[in-house]
Amino acid sequence: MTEFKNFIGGKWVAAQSGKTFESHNPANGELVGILPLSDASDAADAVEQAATAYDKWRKYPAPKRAELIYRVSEILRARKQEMGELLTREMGKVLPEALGDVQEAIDMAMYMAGEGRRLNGLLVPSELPSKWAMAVRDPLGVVAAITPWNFPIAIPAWKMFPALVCGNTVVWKPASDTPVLAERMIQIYEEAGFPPGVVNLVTGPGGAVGDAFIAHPKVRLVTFTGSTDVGRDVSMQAAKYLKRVSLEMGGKNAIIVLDDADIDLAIEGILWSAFGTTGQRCTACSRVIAQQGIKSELLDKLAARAAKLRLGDGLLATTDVGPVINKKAVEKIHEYTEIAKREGAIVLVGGEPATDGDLAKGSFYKPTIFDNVLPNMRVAQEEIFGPALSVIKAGSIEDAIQINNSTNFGLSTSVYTSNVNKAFEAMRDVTTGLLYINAGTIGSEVQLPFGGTRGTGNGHREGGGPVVLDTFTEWKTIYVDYSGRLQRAQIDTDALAQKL
Ligand code: UN1
Repeated sequence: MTEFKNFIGGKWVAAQSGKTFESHNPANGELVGILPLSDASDAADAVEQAATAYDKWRKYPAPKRAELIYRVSEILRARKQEMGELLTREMGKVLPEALGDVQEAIDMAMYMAGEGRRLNGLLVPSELPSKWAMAVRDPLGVVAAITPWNFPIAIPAWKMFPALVCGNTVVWKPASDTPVLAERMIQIYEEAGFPPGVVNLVTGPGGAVGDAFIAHPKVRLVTFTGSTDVGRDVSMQAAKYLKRVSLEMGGKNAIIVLDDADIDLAIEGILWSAFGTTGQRCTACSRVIAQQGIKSELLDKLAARAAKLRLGDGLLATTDVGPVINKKAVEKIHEYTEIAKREGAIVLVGGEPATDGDLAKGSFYKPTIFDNVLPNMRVAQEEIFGPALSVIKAGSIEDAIQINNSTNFGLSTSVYTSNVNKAFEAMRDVTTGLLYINAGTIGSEVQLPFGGTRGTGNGHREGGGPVVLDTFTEWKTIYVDYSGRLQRAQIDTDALAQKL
């Protein structure tokens, strides 16, 4: 079955317009599925259904909501291989990474299922006698999730499981490059037994479906992951309606390699972080900041290893690096190679699309390393979102950290050093939301917050840890006075002190 539908109010329905679009495998152009090309009317239907379902869902006990989420984790685990293979076919990342993407969703489901029996509020003493003071978490209502193609299973999980366990209902618009995965995921929600309207799926363009979600008065939170430009636009549109917006956007992540680093370990971390997922992670390493004493040896070894990486279909065991998401991405990455050359950088390896043999059928770009990059060049400042790595020289750790911190993004940094004092200096001074010592820039785990500073986000965190609950709930502070008399906070407290 390659033709799919929207999922609205527990029913599978075509777009009202009857229009469709196609999703293709970026490794070879194969058709993966035909999807509804929805518009604002489909989006409005989904929001209405989610709003209707909300009142019952919010009253369904959180531990019971959590059981359904746990059930999703069980089905997903049973289907991990099948989902992983589909993920490679639709998005392109190599199979072991695709399985990791599915695993991250399983982890998140298990973690959030546990939250169903916590959802901690606050219980504190009152300043007055016979008075109870506490704060509880209320759900927001309908949450709109607008999700990207680079982690098509894990990132929706980061948003939807916490939203649901907190008692919200969800309308979901997945990226148009990976809609079939969203369809498969929704089938799992349906099988797990979520009541109609609690989870809804609308596929189609961001401009029509996403905008309709943002403007709909019944949507209370828009949670978005994608580019900084689109995120800014989401935020500006939502501001008109005073909506809560949680944004997770770009990165320009660096690996700092100090002179005292274990060079071979650093090389493994750089290759994995820069070329894993073909450089298409928000957390991908796109800058190496090498201290001057280690730079030339590091670069020689790194370039030799990068040149040997094998491009191909991610389902083949012989492939190290899969395709990028589509032809437009190949063009964009190549434009940056041209920009790098114009700015005076040297292309050490790669620097062109890969079109040998079967690769010509897909969207491939050779792993690329730019040397002689200065911190303020465009290739050192702008997100490329592909297998392109800029190498910058630094004099000292202070210099390296200053270069690291001076981009408009602030997601992930790593520092390779064998000196514990320098590691702690980095822990104090690095201003990104994630920091790794002696490990690459990718690989967050669901039990801790994920997110970034500056242009990467707007202060929210997702991807894990109990702090994500703050995004998906509203605090309600409750005082219960059982003294049977008027007690005035801040005023009657003086009288109490005198009685002591
Ligand atoms: C992303 O690229 O947006 O830390 C998410 C990591 C993964 C998640 C990346 N756990 O790289």
